[in-house]
Amino acid sequence: MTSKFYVTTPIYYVNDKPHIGHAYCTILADVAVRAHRLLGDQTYFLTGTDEHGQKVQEAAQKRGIEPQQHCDELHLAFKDLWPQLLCGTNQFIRTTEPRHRAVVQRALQQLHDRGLVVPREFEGWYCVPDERFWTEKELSDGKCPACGRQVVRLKEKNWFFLMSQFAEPLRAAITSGRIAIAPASRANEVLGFLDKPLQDLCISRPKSRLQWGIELPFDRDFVTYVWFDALLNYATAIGFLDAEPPTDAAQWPQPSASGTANFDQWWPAVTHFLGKDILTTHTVYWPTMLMGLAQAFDKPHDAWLPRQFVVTGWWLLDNAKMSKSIGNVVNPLDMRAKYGPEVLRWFVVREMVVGQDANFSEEALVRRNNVELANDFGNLLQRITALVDKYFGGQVPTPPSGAPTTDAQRAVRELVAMLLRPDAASDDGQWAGDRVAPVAVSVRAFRLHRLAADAMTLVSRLNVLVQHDAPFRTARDDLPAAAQSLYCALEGLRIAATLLQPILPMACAEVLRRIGADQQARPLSELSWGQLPGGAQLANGPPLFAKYDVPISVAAEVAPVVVAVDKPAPLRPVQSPVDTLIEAARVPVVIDQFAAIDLRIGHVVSAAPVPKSTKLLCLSIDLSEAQPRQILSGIAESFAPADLIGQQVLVLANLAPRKMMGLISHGMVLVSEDAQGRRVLVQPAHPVPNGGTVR
Ligand code: ME8
Repeated sequence: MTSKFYVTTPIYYVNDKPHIGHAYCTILADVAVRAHRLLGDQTYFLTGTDEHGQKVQEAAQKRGIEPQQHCDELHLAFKDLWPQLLCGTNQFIRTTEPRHRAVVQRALQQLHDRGLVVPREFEGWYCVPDERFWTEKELSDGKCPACGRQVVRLKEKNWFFLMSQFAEPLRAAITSGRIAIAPASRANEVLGFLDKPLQDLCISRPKSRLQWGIELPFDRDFVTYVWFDALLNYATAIGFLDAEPPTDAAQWPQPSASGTANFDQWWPAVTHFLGKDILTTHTVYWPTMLMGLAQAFDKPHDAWLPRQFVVTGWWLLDNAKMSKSIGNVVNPLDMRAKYGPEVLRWFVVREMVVGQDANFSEEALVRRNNVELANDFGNLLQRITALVDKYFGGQVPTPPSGAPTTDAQRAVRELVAMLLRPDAASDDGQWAGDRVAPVAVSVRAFRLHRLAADAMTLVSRLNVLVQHDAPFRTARDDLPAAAQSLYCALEGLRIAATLLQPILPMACAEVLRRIGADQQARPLSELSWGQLPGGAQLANGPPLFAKYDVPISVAAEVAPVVVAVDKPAPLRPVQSPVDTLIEAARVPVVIDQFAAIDLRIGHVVSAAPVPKSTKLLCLSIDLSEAQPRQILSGIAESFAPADLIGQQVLVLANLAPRKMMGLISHGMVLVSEDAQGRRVLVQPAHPVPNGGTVR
């Protein structure tokens, strides 16, 4: 069944240029849109800029120009970025557009006329950068609890939206699943927020303090609070309250239809993507505003409730949130210029478990590119096409009629069957789970990192297949066996490229072209084994992904994540290598993949803290090699260095060396966790010779 899938990103403030955090949110939403199209859904994708309020007024003042001119210039930094990152948005909305102003004023007037917006004398603590009032109790050490900055005492008349009336209906909508919030831990956070009495919302700012905003239609001394204005963009854009179409009417979902007709087509099938920093505004202010508006326009109070929210974590740099105000930002265009848009898309989707935080490191980005894109995926295509060229004249061998004949072929077929499981679509809505999952389940639950990981598991099984079936050898005296192996490899590659297309749209279209498949990936419901026609002509071409020298950064404390994994709630801030190893073990592997891992016993010769790191210890471990190994391990919170000296430990010995905090680490010490979450060494039951292997 075709469903509607209307996706929005936050509208970004035009107080500075975009960074990786903004890019991530829009890329992830784009991947979701493309993946939903793969499921056969109809999609519509909105982004835009938030152009009113104090921050923008101040940014313009700093530049000595009018706010409108500032917005006209700066919004382009966002608008021009998205196509460069291959984000196929359908509409770009700006909150300074007249059509949006009209909707905000229409909404306010109606709320006012129905007594849902009322004037009050109000005194409170005000945070200027966040444009928010706080009560005395909410302050943290006398400062803004959100940003930690100084607050000022203000007393003034303001207009209030009677938000408190809608606390219970909102709670009911969340607990019943009528509003879905992913991951579930964020829903719990919102419910926790609703446990405290919900205040009414101050939706005005006196012009004496802020001029840059939408004037209240019933009181010309005030402009609208920027969040009340901004949140409405999601509805304005598709015709709420009979909004005008965008200037370029072709961007409208149905260009010839009225605002109301467009809105009714797409609302409330909406999914809002947002960062965790704007959880309350989106999941409390916005639904209650829509309940108030529904009531004011004589609709059932839940008529316009949005359907779902996907709350993403933060990109950190040196373990601090990447943010315009702190200035520790990575420019997505720099990454694009160096590595191309798809490497950036791949890195951010693959590295970050949706909902959790992750560290951004150029080094990790290059490693993922070199290992996963260039080696595993790109080289696989080159190897297969070269073999088909050499032994089958560049034509897809005839599809075999019988069952798979080798373990490697069976492993590929089993995985494909699991990923495409036809009953997957009914199994949606779950957030937790960390095994290979049917693609439809991962997509509908927004586990898009899982989609990437599972498709890569398929790619690595295809590499094992080429290695093991060795068609380059069998072709010499058993051509049908080579044909069977290569058909399986090509067909597996077609399916992998189809699954990866939402993340790597250009590269995957090229893979499909080169192996003689339809370039437009088929919808998942039509995707099945054996569709690649025998005799189709393959095309050659240059490698899909270049390899780059790894820039050694000293910033990252945590080793690169090998497999992105889901963690059920509660969330942990950063995925550690230990979690990764434990979780990765649940992904089905073939025996050769296990054999590639060199596990050894060693004993700890010395252990010392790493300067400036709270997590790392620097260990010297005797693995019976010429020299003890230096290994950095993130276990400082669980062990005193002295407790480790002389202990035997289990080491992942063939982990590629990397630099952390300026020190080279060569290997990984394996640990588990006790019930209190403390790390525990994994050791042999009694002493064994150092350097001994583990099978
Ligand atoms: O909040 N990591 O705009 P904004 C991940 N205008 N995502 C990040 C991030 C980081 N370090 N920094 C920012 C606003 N983001 C309002 C929104 S919507 C009606 C109004 C992402 O430009 C994250 O999604 O400050 C954040 O919520 C969004 O950028 C908007 O940031």
